[in-house]
Amino acid sequence: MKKALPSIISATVIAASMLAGCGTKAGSTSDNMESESTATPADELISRLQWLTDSGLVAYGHHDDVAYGHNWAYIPDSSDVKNVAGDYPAILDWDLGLIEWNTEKQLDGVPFDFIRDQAAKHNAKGGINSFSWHLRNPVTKGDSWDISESDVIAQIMTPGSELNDTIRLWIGRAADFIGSIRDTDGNRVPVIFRPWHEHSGNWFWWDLGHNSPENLVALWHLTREIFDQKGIDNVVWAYSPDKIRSEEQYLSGYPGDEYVDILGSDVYYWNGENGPERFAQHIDNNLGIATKLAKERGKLVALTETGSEGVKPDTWYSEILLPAIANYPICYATAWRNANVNEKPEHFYAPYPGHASAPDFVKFHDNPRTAFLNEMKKQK
Ligand code: BMA
Repeated sequence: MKKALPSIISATVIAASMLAGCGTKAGSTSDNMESESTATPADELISRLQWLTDSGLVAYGHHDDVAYGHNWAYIPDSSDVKNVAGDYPAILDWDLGLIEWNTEKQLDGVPFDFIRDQAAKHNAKGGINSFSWHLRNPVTKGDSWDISESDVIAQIMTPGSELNDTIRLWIGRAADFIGSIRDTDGNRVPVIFRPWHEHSGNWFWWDLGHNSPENLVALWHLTREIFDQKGIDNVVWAYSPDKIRSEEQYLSGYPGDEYVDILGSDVYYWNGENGPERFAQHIDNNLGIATKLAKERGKLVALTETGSEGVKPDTWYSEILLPAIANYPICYATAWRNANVNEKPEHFYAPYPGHASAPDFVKFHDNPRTAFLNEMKKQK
């Protein structure tokens, strides 16, 4: 049944798809002529994302999907999404939090070796991997949500300071990990990386509630400088503010077209958001602006994080999410994690078997607009 060019997708989406994301790769910031003539792993992933856009498909992503779920952990080949829909997500989303401290496991307990291994396997099947990074606060030594001090970026960007050495070391560790994800032939596996996410909010130490846009841009530039110095060529860079109200706000903290491939947005259905209309409005604000800018700048568009905690109402996926994104040429939409029931019983964003939203999620999977792993295999 799935999926030639989906007939339900409006002409607007297809037209917008053709315009948005012409696949202009954020160029290397170093003067490396060779990188201009040779296709990198990142270029290859951009082509796959462009294929999704051009086909009017939205790849479904789920955070930590194959590591653990609502009531299981580290069972080989398990996945709440697969156990409900019979198909893995197209995108495995991961977080690098604590890589900066060189620990064995990331902040939610997933071993980095496990992530490296699963990411390579998923890529070999035609799937895609994406990464966020909830890193510690280098000044207070608290976590990402420690906003007890303002202007942390100003402090860590002072050249020659101990804190500047620290942030360089931390970014270097993130780069080394991403660069170490390899296929069985030893080639780097391309991934999407979206550092400094949700910077338009007021809850992370790097966000614009606590830092100037200029300093955030400088931090982005430093990030790229370090990745480029290490020759990391397998990153597709995503920019992902939280809810915004204007184009100006969307672009506040934007590092520049040479630094970004995907214009993303994190938009959640928090506590019902006063109903589906309000959520649709937020999506319209964010994805409307991202789509317009992507057309102008030749970038891809994505819903980099979304979800309704506890998947409420039961028909959230097919009756709230799908209509909200109907007119936008996003290449993927990623839902956050299904925490273990013993840890956070209500903290899940995809159904698990037996959950009341499971039948609706199957509908969402079967909808011609969505792509799960089986769909990605066709492209491979
Ligand atoms: C949050 C929650 C936390 C988690 C953090 C980082 O949204 O899921 O439980 O530790 O993300 O993954």
